[in-house]
Amino acid sequence: MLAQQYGPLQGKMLQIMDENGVILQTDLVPDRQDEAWLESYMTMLKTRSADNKALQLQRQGRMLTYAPNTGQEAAQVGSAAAMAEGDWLVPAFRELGAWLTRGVDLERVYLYWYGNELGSKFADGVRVLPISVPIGSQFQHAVGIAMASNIKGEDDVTVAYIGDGGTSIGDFSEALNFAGVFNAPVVFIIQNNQYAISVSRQKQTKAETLVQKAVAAGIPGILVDGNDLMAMYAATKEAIDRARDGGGPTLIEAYTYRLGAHTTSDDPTKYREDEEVEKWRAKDPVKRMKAYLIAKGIWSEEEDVRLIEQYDEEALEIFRKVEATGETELEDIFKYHFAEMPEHLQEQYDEYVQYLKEVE
Ligand SMILES: Cc1ncc(C[n+]2csc(CCOP(=O)(O)OP(=O)(O)O)c2C)c(N)n1
Repeated sequence: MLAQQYGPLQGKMLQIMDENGVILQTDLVPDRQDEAWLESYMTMLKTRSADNKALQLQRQGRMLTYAPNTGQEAAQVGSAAAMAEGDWLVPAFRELGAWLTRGVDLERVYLYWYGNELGSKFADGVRVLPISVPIGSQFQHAVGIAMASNIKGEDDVTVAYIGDGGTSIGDFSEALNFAGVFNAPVVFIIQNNQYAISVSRQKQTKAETLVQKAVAAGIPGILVDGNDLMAMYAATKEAIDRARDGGGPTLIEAYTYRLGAHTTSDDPTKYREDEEVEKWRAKDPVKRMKAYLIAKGIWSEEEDVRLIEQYDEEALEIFRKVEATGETELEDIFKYHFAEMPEHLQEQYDEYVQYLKEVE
């Protein structure tokens, strides 16, 4: 069992493929067809392309805000690819790769960052919860959904994501504790991208790893190279299978790095050195998988260039549709936040209406 070999107190990290795409542990390569790896790679590429496009659009003043994902594609695509059809995905706000893997339309994601609430409404049958910005709150929802699956006698598993900063929030510990006690079929994934905005991982906790927090909850945990698609797939698949078989929750720490800014309103050069970023750029999850597929003879540089162009064009096309919906009216925030407007919002709304009259 991987979670034993690479458990929280073993001092080891699961890595199947090295930084150059060379397989280190043949016996650990998950049993998956070449086409399936290629498909996951394409989703990583699409994620990166959509990410770059969102950033450009925001810089052009066309997208409201955006939380970049570059560098974390393997942690997300690898884990989400291990899910089965009826499984639930509970994200935070930076899970573009996981969303695309699980069938969320890029149009919805762009709508959300464009400021349109319809961006939270996914197609029927897509078992993905909307973006959750209040840090850690989604972990409670995830455990609730997983407990409901148990109570209903269904075998769906819930996979939930959180950042390294999120592990300092009470919700995180409460969720792990509840999940353990009630044997909830849930897989918790910490994307340790080393920063919570400007707060480094070292300032988050004195614990040596984040995954060791599984020990206190009495649940299995595993530390994984989050930039290794195969390792992420293998660890998540094992955890999901265990949960489905009644084995309860698992905590996974995906050791990765946010290559870009926290959001488009952040300047990471203020709190980290270029050298550090370059060190991590060499561990790029997309480049690594590309090298593997090319060495296997099932992918080429030319195909890669063409596909990136195609994804770039598609992303722009999708955004144009989003842009055509027009800007969200500010009054919608007051009107539709609750079924009935509470007193304090009514007051603010009246003030806003008054302001509009004054500036007219
Ligand atoms: C409860 C709460 N407190 C503070 C914030 C402001 N905030 C937004 S993102 C963020 C940092 C999150 O860091 P991490 O959990 O490591 O995830 P990452 O952004 O790195 O993906 C904070 C503090 C918030 N959204 N919710």
